[in-house]
Amino acid sequence: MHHERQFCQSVRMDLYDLSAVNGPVHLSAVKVETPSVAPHGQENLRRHRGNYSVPKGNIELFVERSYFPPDESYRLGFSVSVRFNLSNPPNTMKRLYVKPGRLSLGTVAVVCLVGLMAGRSTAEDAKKKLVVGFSQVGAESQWRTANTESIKSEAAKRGIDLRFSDAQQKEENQIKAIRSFIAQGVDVIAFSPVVETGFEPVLQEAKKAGIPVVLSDRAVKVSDPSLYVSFIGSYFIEEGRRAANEVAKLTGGKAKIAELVGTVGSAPAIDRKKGFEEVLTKYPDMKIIMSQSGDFTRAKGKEVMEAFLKAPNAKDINVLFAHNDDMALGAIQAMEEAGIKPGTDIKIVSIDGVHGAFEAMKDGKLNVTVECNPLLGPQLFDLIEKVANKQEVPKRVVTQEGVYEQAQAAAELPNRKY
Ligand code: GYE
Repeated sequence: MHHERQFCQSVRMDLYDLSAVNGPVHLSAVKVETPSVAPHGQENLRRHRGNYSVPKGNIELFVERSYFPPDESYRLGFSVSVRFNLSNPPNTMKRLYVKPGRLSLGTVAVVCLVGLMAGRSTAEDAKKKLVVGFSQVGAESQWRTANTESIKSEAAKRGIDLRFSDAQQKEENQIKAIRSFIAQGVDVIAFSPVVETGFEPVLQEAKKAGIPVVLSDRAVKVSDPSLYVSFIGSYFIEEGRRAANEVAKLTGGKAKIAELVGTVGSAPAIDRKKGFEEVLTKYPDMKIIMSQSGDFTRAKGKEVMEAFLKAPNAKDINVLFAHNDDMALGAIQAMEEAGIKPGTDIKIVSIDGVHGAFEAMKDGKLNVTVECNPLLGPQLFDLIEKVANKQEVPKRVVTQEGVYEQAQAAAELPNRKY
């Protein structure tokens, strides 16, 4: 959970009681040999210095070695040992616990930080909170709001120190947030990448710093899969397929479809479209005749639907497929303002299953919502805690989801948690 414990696993446990040191000695420069461990190494050395009452004198502390196993380093963490060079070594030093092989000329003691910390402040360590940096996409939809709430409340419930950052749907903000989590030396970084590409360099920085990364909700495209430990989220391709099957059911396989696409370049937009189009190949009379991004927001969904309805072939549209409920809800408004009956004149299938979608289905304005569960908090922190404790975790965790049709809406509405 904490870096001290990570060290414990692989580092030497040589511990000397330096309180026996007499004479003029002082702690001097801290040297970290492998820059990639600097944030943690330095942080812990600082804590060590604060907690351990070494008499003033000539002790040079430096992180002697950092160790990244060639594979899966995130699981094992890294190890650090500290060497005390005493320019005027004391005559006696009490050896509390030592493994052989570290004493050498001029090097009086090799001290494992864990050893020191464990010897001095076990209770304090046990209480140390797990620190998690989370970079959220934004607040673009009801789904996202529910997701954020689930993550924040679960972290609070578990006493986790959550550093939460809202990227306002901008990749550059997420990259900045991740860099800042690295600089803060958090235990685990989790994030929901707004788009799939462009994160590789910052993920490499996290890896070098020894901080494991968990992807929440959306995936990234990286050439090196070891840049993240695990990805928890829905199977978006399947959601797209389910949506298309519902369109086929609603229309008997004859559909001229307007498509409201999610955020360009985002995993759910790419994969939902892919799954949807895959099923369309089985239905020669189902075609997408218009397609544009509404960026997963209600306002954009409305705006794009208005534009669709002004197109010369607008009269042909008999189905709207929206990549999320919020865009569908915006589009419903646009249809009503244009004198079109949503759910009847134009059948509507969307994805997420938020409360607003169930209300719209109850009112007969939306036909189907394919569920995509945003309540990832509990599963996400189960995963994060395991990662922090260096336990095995699956590379991919898929959430359980269903499909809801209009007829089920009224009965299901009171059970909806988002
Ligand atoms: O469908 C949409 C949100 O990534 C699954 O993002 C998520 C999507 C969700 O804005 O409403």
